[in-house]
Amino acid sequence: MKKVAIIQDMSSFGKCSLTAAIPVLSVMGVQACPLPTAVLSAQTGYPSYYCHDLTNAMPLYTEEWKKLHVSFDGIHTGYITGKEQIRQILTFLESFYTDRTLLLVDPVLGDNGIAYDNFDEELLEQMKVLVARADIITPNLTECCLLTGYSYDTLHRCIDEQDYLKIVEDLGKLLQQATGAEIIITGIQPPSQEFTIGNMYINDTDTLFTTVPFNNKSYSGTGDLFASVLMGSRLRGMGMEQAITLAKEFLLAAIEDTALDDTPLEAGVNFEKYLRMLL
Ligand code: PXL
Repeated sequence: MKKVAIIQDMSSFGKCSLTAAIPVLSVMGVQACPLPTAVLSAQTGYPSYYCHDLTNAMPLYTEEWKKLHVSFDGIHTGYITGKEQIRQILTFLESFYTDRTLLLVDPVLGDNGIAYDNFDEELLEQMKVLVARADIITPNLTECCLLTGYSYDTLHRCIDEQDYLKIVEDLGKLLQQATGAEIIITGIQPPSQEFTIGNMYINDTDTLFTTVPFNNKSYSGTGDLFASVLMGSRLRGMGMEQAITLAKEFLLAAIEDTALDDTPLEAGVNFEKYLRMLL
């Protein structure tokens, strides 16, 4: 059975990170092996939350897993509490990343043009080191701007759809060339496209931009669910385009369902009853 080490937090509310990744990988027939970076009472988008940082536990997990002589087909990194955790992840990779491992780095740094509470310049520099090791990187548009040094505000002053998409593509290509990874930029909403949202896939030869209907509500955890479906799909041998289509259809069903009730955005989407789409 294939195994993925999932290096991210466990938040009890918000349906993101580990509470998204574990069910998705499990239903796709892949064993999820969590290496928790923190345990939170709720994700940080809630007005109040408790966070227990597990930075000090990370090297202990690495050492214990080395003693077990385990190996991983995939490594998926997501939300981290700070730069020291990136150092720990780089140490983890020294022992567990081989040329047969698929490393997916979701560079969780911010959203909607705003960096998360734990962001600083040093974290960004360390994140650039980590993404350079990745096989797949899944930044949202905010994270793509941060990683390439482009101003999110300048991008959003662009009022022409084609010009906007050209800038996004250029940023994606910059990141692709800097890292050699496959890039999927999520959450792309060009000007005057209020009711669609897209993602752009960029590899060393091609660019593919696809959109889905959008109700203008950005729910917690959708990026984490997206990345988890990509990881599960790739380990099942699916091509990237097919994997992106499956992730999009799964998320669309969950988001449409969630929009029918008055779920707050920070609570995440009703994905559970759509897991069967991933079987
Ligand atoms: O979905 C990204 C994410 C993961 N984990 C925690 C978060 C967030 C986004 O805010 O707060 C704890």
